[in-house]
Amino acid sequence: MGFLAKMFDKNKKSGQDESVDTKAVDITDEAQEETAEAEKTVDTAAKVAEAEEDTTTKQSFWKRLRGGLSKTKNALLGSVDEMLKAFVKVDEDMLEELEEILISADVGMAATEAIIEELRDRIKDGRLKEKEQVMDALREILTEMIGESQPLTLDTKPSVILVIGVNGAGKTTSIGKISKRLKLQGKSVVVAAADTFRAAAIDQLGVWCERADVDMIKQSEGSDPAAVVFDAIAAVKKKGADVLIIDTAGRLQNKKNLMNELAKIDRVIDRELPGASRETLLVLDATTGQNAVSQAKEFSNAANITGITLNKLDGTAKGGIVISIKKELGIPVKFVGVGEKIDDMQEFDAADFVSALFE
Ligand SMILES: Nc1nc2c(ncn2[C@@H]2O[C@H](COP(=O)(O)OP(=O)(O)O)[C@@H](O)[C@H]2O)c(=O)[nH]1
Ligand SMILES: [Mg+2]
Repeated sequence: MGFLAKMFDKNKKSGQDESVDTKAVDITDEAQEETAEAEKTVDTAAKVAEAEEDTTTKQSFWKRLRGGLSKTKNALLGSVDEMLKAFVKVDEDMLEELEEILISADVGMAATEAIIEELRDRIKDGRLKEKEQVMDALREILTEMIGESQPLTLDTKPSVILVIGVNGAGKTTSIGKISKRLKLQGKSVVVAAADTFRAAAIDQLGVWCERADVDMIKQSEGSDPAAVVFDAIAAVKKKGADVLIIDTAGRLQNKKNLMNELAKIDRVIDRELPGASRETLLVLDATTGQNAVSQAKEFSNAANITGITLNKLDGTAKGGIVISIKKELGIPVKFVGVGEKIDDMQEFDAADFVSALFE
């Protein structure tokens, strides 16, 4: 019952004569309705504000994504546009030219070949006749190739996200960004500082955890990463936290060590949190182009990667590697980073990505 309705209710009970009472009942009903209406309005307003805020952050991210992908767009579709001007009809010569453009735009050999093959088929069966149709065909093929977006699977409480990748790829930054997103979704997060290689790395993670307002479990520099994970799991259990995110050191140059270290962490998680939902996110730096794709291949030998976080898409012309990654590794890109700030990351949306390139 709303405030006004309660007031009338009180009056009603304090012994007025019947006529007043009846009136009061009428007013009470009306007041109740009004109050309910007012409550509904406030509720709706809050929801609208929330939705607006969500749309605003999505829109501003969309702008940043478009801005970030502008160089990729130029390298890829700008060049295709230029090339099309020089051709009268769609033929093998044109396909050859297109092949070169795709490869130099970091789409990668395997994906490029598949794209050209599909275009060739379309020319053969008459679906692609005019050069004006090339862009649309390309858009269709890329959309199909990138496929559906795949969000994080965090089905159990707690769930675990293990974050791996070479130094400088943006692991720590991504953990800050992802923590904040999860926190906003109402999840409680514990972060394990299992990159114990440098004290500075632990401090840096600490700063991000403060920004995201989540707890961090750490030990001193040089300690055993698996022991940090063990402590963090204990903290997660004690708190009843929803998600454990684990930062790791990425010393790919010492592959054997890295594999051992990741395997050891995996064993601790399996033992302490059997049946927990697990994500292993590989963090890649988009500015390194095909090199990032090779790294992904190396890491997939050492870990069961469930998703990729592709960072630094701002200011690189090498965004084409999204296609390359999908085609060559079949691992879904789950997040993209377009800047150094905490809100400069979003779940990868395949449709948005293609639109940002073509529109
Ligand atoms: N421009 C840009 N810089 C980024 C992005 N993500 C991370 N960085 C920067 O990349 C550098 C390395 O990031 P860090 O998280 O320390 O990488 P780590 O060694 O893998 O943990 C830092 O200077 C970050 O600010 C991004 O999406 N865009
Ligand atoms: Mg780091």
